[in-house]
Amino acid sequence: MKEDLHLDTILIHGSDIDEPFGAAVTPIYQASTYRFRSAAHGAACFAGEELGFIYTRIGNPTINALEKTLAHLENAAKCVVTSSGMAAVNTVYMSFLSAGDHIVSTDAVYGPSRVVIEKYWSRFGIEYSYIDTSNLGNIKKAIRTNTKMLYIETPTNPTIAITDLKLAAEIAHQHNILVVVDNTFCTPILQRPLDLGADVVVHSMTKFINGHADIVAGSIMSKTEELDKIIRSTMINMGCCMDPTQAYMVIRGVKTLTLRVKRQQENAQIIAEWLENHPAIASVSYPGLPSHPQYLTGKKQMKGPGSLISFELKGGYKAGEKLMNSINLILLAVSLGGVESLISHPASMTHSKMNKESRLAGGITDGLVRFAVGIEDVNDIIADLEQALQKCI
Ligand code: LCS
Repeated sequence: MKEDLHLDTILIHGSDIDEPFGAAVTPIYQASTYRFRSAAHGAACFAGEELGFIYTRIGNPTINALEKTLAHLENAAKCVVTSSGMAAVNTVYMSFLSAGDHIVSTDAVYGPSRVVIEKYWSRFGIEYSYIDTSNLGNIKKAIRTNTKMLYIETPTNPTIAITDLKLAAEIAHQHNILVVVDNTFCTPILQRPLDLGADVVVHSMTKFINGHADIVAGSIMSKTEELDKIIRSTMINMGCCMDPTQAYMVIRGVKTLTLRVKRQQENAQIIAEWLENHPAIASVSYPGLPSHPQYLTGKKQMKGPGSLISFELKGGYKAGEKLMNSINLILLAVSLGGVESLISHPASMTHSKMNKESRLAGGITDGLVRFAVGIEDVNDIIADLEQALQKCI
């Protein structure tokens, strides 16, 4: 495939592979192992002297085709896909952190990305500091002589805070610290962290990249082939590979990524403006509203504000529960980035096990609602929100 094609063309043709029957779409190579032509061929494949598949945990035609498309999307040297987003996050931690190393990370990252460091990786001697990375002064203060990784999520989940990636990467690189960005919320359509200075990008492809709420999957894109080699070796040895059918599903889903992201974003902007004037609502956090605290940073580094909105209900916890029980069309569910609109109430759901003090310190208040906007007709979404919000006043 020509390397200079536009992104939207790569989405459609990036995964085309040469296969004997001329299939118009990438077929599923559902095989775990591959026949060598001879002992010499087997030896050459293992030595890396001949291109050939050996075993699906190491490589597979359908999986490789997806990895090529994704590397193009993030402007990366290479990409490794994984069984889930958390498999991608843990593969990155495993690849670059050793006993005695320190990680600095966004305090409001997706919960399990933090839990695994605090609960598991700390047992192997990893030290950590969780800070509000949207304030660059906090990053400077948190860096120690043993800091090896700056791990940023922007915008955050569910508080929608934005970190200036270019400036954060500059600070980290002055100290030889690897910069990793979780780009799940934006997708490469709206933000390309490697172009802004990051070294490694991770995605939960369960969200926008696959986009249809029917599989879990992850990916890791690296700025250099050297970084990719380290990551690929970890993935192969840890065994968190993707399955060929999963890869096929993502190849199908990603073809409409731009169309979906644009439509979701158009809907989100209209909904956020409408919510901001609603009597049941105290405040709205959405990067497309000038009231967002990092509105200008968002404008600088994102091609658009995306489709995740969080808002604060005046009625607090009780109003949150009421809203969840009153919506009809919008699905009451965790996750995001699918074609359907999803709503959740972090205080009574995803963050209910957190102690209240830490939850509030992280900005997850009793009345906070997270809304992942889908591609439905925006009038129907607003009508559903309106009838449900009336019950919360
Ligand atoms: N990174 C981000 C930003 C996420 O939102 C998630 C999942 C992950 C990583 C982990 O990916 P997974 O293993 O689930 O593919 N976020 C979820 C959420 O907001 N609700 O349910 C899952």
